[in-house]
Amino acid sequence: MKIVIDVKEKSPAKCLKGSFYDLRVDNFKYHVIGTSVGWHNWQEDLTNSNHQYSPSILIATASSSLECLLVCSDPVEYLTTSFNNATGECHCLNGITGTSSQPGNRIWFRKVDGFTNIWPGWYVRLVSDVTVDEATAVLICSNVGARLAVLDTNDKINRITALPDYPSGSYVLVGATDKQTEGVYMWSTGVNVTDSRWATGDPNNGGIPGVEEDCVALSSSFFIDLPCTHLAYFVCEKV
Ligand SMILES: [Ca+2]
Ligand SMILES: [Ca+2]
Repeated sequence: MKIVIDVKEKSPAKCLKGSFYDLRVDNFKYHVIGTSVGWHNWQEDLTNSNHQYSPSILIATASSSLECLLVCSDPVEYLTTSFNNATGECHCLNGITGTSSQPGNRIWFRKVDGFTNIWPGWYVRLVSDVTVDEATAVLICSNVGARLAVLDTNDKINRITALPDYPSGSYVLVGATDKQTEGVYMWSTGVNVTDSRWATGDPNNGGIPGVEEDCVALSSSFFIDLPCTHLAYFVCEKV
């Protein structure tokens, strides 16, 4: 893949640390617009530099971090890129990845409006100002290219419950159900919900005849099962 970089006036020839960049593809030339515009495609996260990010979706070599951003911008816009200054290795990433240290790495996040990047490549939107049923929450998430969050690790749960607007006294719907087989809770990724994070006494399917509890919500920092018609807050994640 040959890359032609057409740097517009006043734009830097290479990525400056901690800067924002807006990249545009036009007739096989890439226009790099610096901080002169209000909308920015990529933002460098200096706090996460020098970490390793894997597994990679697309690996390429590039001569600069700017080229790396361009590779990861076209034809698919990836959520994250890492570029290693020493090796020229460019990774285009989606999703949460490893964080062991690798000197020389720089990490960039694509800006996604309405979502907060709370971990490399993990974009979430916590809705804690309106309550909806599970079907509506699923629809709202999917309408913006997201899904109800799959909180299949303690680390993910802790990051959600640590958000400033996390409503710890309320229910927050997440992406798991036992609709398929009663009592067998699965994330939408097909992974079983582990036992360790259930609240005491849950899942209990409610114990009310005729009222199934087949959906899952966070309550404080533990999961409960509740009726899918129950109105609750929810959290989406980009996929
Ligand atoms: Ca159930
Ligand atoms: Ca329950």
